[in-house]
Amino acid sequence: MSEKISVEKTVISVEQDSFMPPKARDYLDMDRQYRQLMYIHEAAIQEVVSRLNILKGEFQFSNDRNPISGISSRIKSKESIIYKMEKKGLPMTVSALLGNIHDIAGVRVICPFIEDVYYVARMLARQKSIELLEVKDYIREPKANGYRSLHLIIHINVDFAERSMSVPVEIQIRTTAMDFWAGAEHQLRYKKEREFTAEDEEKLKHCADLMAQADEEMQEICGDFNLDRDSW
Ligand code: 0O2
Repeated sequence: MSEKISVEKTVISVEQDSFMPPKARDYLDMDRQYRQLMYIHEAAIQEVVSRLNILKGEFQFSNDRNPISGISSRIKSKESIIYKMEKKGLPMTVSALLGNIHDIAGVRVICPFIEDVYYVARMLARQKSIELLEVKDYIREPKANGYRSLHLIIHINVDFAERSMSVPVEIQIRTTAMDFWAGAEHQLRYKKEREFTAEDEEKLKHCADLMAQADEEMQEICGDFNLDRDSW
């Protein structure tokens, strides 16, 4: 049985009679817990990426084409974690972070066709040491701005020296066209010197819809699996 992720109370080796003030000691303790937490999530990313690479390699041998065209990953930055916790009105504690932020570890998979997205999701979700916690299907129900992607929150078992842990990872799976749009939109959104007007929003939404139409038409040409997208 693996235990749910929790960061052990770490003991900083500071002498009782040292001159270190209690606040500094608290800070060091938190800093160490934070780094430990990031390491655990890094390890979970390595597990997920390794499984995806195994699938990708297998498809190379057994299929005439590959449903996985790209894999990337990231650990959420400290700034982004703080921003999200503030937005959710959470206290800045390690336990609030663990209980509420499930995308510290993020993996992105890019697929050539829409049905590949659901196929890859199914191949991952059926794995024994992966537990599917949540599915957000922004392909079936795109965000108001046009964002499309399939998001899975999973728990993956990671074996460390003395114990196994079940660590949350967010996996975003989308087509090349969806990824092109999301990447460009993300850049525009974070371009500080430029205001995002209602007209811009409308144009971006229009571009997202064009991408979606191209994806559907490409899928028709490909015509591979006819997966039921609702019950993968
Ligand atoms: P970063 O830099 O990737 O860390 P929840 O997790 O449910 O509390 P959240 O975070 O809104 O709420 O979840 P959601 O909607 O599943 O979005 C999570 C991630 O999806 C985002 O992470 C983005 O990576 C991506 N995403 C969601 N909406 C958009 C969008 O409109 N445009 C683009 N380009 N990406 C989007 P973060 O935390 O925003 O950032």
